[in-house]
Amino acid sequence: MGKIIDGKLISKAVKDDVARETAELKKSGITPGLAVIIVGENPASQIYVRNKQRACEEVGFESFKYELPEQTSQEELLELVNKLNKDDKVNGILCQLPLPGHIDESVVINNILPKKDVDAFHPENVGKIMIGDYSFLPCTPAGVMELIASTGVDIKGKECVVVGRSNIVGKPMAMLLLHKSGTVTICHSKTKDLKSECLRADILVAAVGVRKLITGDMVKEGAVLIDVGMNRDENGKLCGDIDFESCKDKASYITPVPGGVGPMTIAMLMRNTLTAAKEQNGIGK
Ligand code: L34
Repeated sequence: MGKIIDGKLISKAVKDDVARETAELKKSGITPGLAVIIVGENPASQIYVRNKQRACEEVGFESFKYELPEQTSQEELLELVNKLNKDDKVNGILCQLPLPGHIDESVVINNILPKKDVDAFHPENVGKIMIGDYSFLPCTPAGVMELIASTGVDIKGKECVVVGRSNIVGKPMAMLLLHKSGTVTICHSKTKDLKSECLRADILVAAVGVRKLITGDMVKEGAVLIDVGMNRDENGKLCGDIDFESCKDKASYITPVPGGVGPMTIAMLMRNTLTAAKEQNGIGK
């Protein structure tokens, strides 16, 4: 059986680090502040946002939560974003996705000040990542990179296959693996032979949102398997995009769901918010 990568443990180490730095920062009168906006009542989003707030408490940040009703207009949401853009106590702004269908997500993202965009979704931040000169990375791909680093496996020259091409995970994920000199393939719903692409992977990152899409016959012996999926199985239990049972014996390392990538997403959000607070106060970079 492959080794299980403990996302809870690794995220705890990241948060401990952030907490230590935050305690130092507070001595100079600066408390990092994160504003989280949630629109509507998506139960999964509510859990994630709650976890984010709890993490803020753990590391010593101030958190501001805005729960807006489903019918909130785009205009109203933009007004809130603009208010938070101007609020010096707010160093990071995060608008939990997905948003209700009547709101254009990209318009909202484009209105968050890039320096407060701790998700790194704004086009300016996306562009910086492409070039390799950035302050923050999108939380989920950044968390995945930490998980891979924890295995000691060197990405350089490895076959890296990313399944999924979303703006928030797949695309930036591929870019980060490329920056570490991996040979990167991005697969998606139109890929002709997913199985043969996956079978080449030394490092496989699954981020499509299709439960148990990747099965044991699709993975190479000794591969590192990272599961970004967050789905419910036939019994309503949380499961990923990777079929853990049939893959665990072939993998050298594998992340569980839950307890893998999810907690890392939150830990990296804490790190980004700390970075934002420092930069906005002229400390660091
Ligand atoms: N703006 N929207 C914005 N930023 C993000 O970074 C996200 N994401 C994704 C959805 N929308 C977003 C998250 O926060 C996914 N995501 C996220 C965050 C945390 C967890 C999962 C997804 C998480 O805490 N997962 C736990 C299990 C939670 C449960 O019990 O349901 C885990 O152990 O994986």
